[in-house]
Amino acid sequence: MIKKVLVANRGEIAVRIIRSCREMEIRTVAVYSDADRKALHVLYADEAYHIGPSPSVESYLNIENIIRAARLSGADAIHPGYGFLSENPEFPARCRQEGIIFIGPSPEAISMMGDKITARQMMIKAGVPVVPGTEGKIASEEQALKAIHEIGLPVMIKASAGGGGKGMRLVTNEKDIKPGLRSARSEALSAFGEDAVFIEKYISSPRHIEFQILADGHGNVLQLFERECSVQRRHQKIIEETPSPILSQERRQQMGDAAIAAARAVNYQGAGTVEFIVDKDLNYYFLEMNTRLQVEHPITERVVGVDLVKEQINIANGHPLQLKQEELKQHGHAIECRVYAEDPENNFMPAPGVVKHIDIPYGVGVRVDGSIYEGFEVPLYYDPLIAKLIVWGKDRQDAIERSKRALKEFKIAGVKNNLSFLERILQLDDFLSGNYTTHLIEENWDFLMQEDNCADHCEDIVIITAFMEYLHKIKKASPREMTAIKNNWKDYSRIRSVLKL
Ligand code: MV4
Repeated sequence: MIKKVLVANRGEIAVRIIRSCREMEIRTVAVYSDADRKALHVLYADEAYHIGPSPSVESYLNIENIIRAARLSGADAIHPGYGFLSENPEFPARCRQEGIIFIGPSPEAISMMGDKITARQMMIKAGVPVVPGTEGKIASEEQALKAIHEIGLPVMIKASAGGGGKGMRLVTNEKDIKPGLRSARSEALSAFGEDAVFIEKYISSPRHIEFQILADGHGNVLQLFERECSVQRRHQKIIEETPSPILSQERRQQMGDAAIAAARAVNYQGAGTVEFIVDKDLNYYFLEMNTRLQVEHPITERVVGVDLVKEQINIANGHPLQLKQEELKQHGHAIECRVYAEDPENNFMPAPGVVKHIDIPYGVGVRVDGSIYEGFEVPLYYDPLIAKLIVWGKDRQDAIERSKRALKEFKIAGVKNNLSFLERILQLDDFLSGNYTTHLIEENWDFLMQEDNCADHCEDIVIITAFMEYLHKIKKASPREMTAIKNNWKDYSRIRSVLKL
């Protein structure tokens, strides 16, 4: 039985994992780099070990340093979270050597799904639909040409070791094959140390819909329905929701069954996600399987009513799943908005800094998973995700209205962020209709980027905070006036009228 878990991660996911451990009366061990000495996950855990300098390769990606911390602390299990070492098969292999339980799938399952060509072949064998394309890797330009003649243009050249859009090239014209192959290969080689590529038919206006899986060591595999993840920009997801507004019960059932078949094909154990690409006619194709807990897992937790981290720990303990497929239902609607420390006005560059002020939204239907507090310096070394707003409503409309309300209450000063960008997305007709694709952001770019008088940048909040002080202490403003300003802090004209400026 697991008694002490080392969380090999940082930020909101480390805090989130620690919380479930605490509910299960499992002791927790945090690890941290130089930049994270004062990070929230360090404060939350029962103990914490320094694992190296700020750059990830020297700390959160350093297997030996993490194993050393596990031995020193006497942790009997390691939870990898997402990112970092979570999908590196060497990490669970090393844990196995040490007799430490890895809370996740086997290194074999991670390797099979990490190699997209192998995964494709296994899916074909398992009867899971894949995008029409080549059987194995492309050996020559001639072979590529032949494949393209069979598949028909346009096609995608994809790196076998790829993911997240790296080593991927769109080919719309035969003359682009040669440069496409070359650039996909060289990008893959430098990113993954391997240049194998394959070719798929290009799906032009797709949706990205993924299914949550839980599988135990006793042959039980469950699907916990879908998450719609099409609101993204440059392969960075921004908003996710469940249920998907476009799936019929019948299609949901088919895709759920396909996701279970995909997990069974690699003898999967733990929590995982099967990603599908869905075309205009709602044909669905396996894209890849993520062999980890995902950033957006809380919307599934809210709508299905499970704690996925607890399930992961129970599976790692060797227990059979207590949930039954027939009993799993989707209740209402959940939306996740990802809050990033980045500057929408400067090409969404990561924007580290000290959090000078933060108002976290509360109230009915609201969950915030975050890792920042007033005084914390968001480091520049890691992913700029600083908080996730997860909102539940009885239906999609309700969840959207609540999300808008919560976003209005959410204020962060000192660190540039995408809060008002998120608010804008929730106002898009294309989003409200539910009928959107992965092109939603680029197709609505002008509206999303327009200048307005409600910028949520840190300077503004600092100024407003100073204004409040001034109003209170110098102008002796009434509580009513103060509240009016605070509630309309984004509306400068209103502030002007209250202040009689
Ligand atoms: C595709 C595709 C269109 N056709 N494959 C992007 C990330 C990688 N995992 C697979 N991706 C895509 N594969 C075919 N055959 C379009 C994408 C794609 C995409 C997929 C899901 C979510 C967002 C995306 C953004 C751009 C491209």
